[in-house]
Amino acid sequence: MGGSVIEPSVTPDAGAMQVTDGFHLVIDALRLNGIDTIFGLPGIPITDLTRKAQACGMRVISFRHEQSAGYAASIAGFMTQKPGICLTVSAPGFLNGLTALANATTNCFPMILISGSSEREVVDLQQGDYEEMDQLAIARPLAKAAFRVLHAEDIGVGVARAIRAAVSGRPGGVYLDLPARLFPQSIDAEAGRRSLIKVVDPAPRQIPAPEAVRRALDLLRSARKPLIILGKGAAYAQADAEIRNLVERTGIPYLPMSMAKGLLPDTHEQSASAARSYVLPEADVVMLVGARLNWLLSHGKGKTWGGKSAKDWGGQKFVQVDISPQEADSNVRIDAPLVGDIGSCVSALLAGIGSAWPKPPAEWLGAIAERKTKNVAKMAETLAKNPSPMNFHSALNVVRDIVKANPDAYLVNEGANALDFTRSIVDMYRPRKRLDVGTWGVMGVGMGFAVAAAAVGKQQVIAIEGDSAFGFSGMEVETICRYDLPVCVVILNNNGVYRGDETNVGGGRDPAPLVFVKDARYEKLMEAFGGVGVHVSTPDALRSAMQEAVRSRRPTLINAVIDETAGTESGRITNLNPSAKKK
Ligand code: ADP
Ligand code: TZD
Repeated sequence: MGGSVIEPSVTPDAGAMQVTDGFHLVIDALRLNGIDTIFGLPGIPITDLTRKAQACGMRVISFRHEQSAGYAASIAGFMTQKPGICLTVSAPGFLNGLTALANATTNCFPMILISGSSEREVVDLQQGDYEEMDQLAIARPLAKAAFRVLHAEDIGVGVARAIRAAVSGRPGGVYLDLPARLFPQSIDAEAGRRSLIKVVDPAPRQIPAPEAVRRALDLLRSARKPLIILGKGAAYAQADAEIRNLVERTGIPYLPMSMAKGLLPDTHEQSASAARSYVLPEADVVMLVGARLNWLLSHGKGKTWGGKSAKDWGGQKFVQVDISPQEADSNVRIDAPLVGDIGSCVSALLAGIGSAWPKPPAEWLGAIAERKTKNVAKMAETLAKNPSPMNFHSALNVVRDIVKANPDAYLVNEGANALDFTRSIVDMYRPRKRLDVGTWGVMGVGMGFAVAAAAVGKQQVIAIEGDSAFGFSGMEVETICRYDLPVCVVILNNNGVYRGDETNVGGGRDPAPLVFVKDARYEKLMEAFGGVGVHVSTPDALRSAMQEAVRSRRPTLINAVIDETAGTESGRITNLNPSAKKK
């Protein structure tokens, strides 16, 4: 963690002695550890903390809802390997931030939720304080770790522990409870300075055991149809060159999980994405690098993997590279677990592979190439169509071109169909540029992610949003305008959740539960705050609007009206609907 040693910010006391207080110690502890940005929402008891942090030179980004601030913090953590900080008020503000904290833990993103809290004595006796809540107890089961600091001289330790917990091992969300009374506590400035800790080596490398490396290589060597799956842990690890070397020196085809797209360019000849449904059941040895065999990979079994029925093993053997020793065998047997940080594990594998590793059998590569060519041609045909009204494909064909022309732009993505189609149609070219709904498939991350990507990543952001998805965090367009961020939001507007053509089966006057106001003018929301709003209904108009947004870098919202009958219920995961199970 970078950051030079800094002088504590002090407040001159009435006498000669220099004192500091809880407010300044929190700020100094964060800055000492290279943390320069806070995402949050002010109010009692942390209002002054936001002011003073800004006065001390930190970037303070104030949101309209804590959940968005939390999502921003978590994705900043993913992008930078430094814990993203979300700052909230007590009880309701804390709870609003907590969803994002739980989501961070689920996704292995390092984040610290710092919440002010009410009077301990009153809270513990349940005497009815302002925003009374036992926040520490509530956060604990949802966080990787949770701490409370009661005394100013312990702030340094509290912040250090929070940082280590967030970024070491498997990263996750950490809760730090700071009671109101802590902030005004004064202590001698020199004692305060000495109490702070600059965390040394916050995410230590974890070197894999040599025998585990040998076991993994032996299994890979025995494969006739090997496959590598890259997950967002591999993207997070920032071992981009090593991972590329591993893929290219072994010649093994690979599949990127959603947020690992771009780790190698999606146009790489070894990418098997366009032949996914062929390679998963066919592969005999699969090496997972920073990817879990959770629902997103059908738990490593069942029909997706060539198993006879839903729970049957497909016969694959697995190598799993992961920092968590508990991850292996979570769903199916892992024959070669390789525990360590991805950078060290991949380097160790490369050392063992040397320069004379035999390429996988030509029949395997040929069969994949054949499927790829066929599927890519089929997709090109679909993308070239220009139906009226516009649909997901014709709109995303434009987005695909814009992203190709701007490979450094971040692509934020949420929705159901809007997510699935974007993932499969829009190629990514650089690591950690695709930011999406992750492990939970959570709606509401969109605008928080966009703000963080623009503010921390300092690049153009393109957010592709379902109209339902956008609604979860739509008010943050004011935040985007206020900080004048280069964010271009594209709403793929089909008038509802999944699609917009349902009617009330009960026959009453209420609309069906899945549909919204027809022909809603979302672009006016952006105009209300001084940004650019555009209403488009053709691919050409969408292209011009996106090009102008990227050129001007102005906050822009494009309301892209698409066919309201386009889209399937739940997108690609219709099979998870209980009613589908009943059938
Ligand atoms: P995806 O959704 O892309 O498949 P997951 O979130 O399921 O990815 O898996 C990410 C995995 O990466 C987690 O099991 C986590 O423990 C692991 N991981 C995260 N960071 C590192 C790292 N630096 N080194 C090794 N493994 C890591
Ligand atoms: N609430 C939360 C927090 N996360 C969720 N994933 C859902 C509800 C359920 N849900 C989905 O899984 S996708 C989705 C919801 C409400 C919205 C789909 O509609 P959309 O996208 O307009 O965003 P499409 O393109 O019309 O499918």
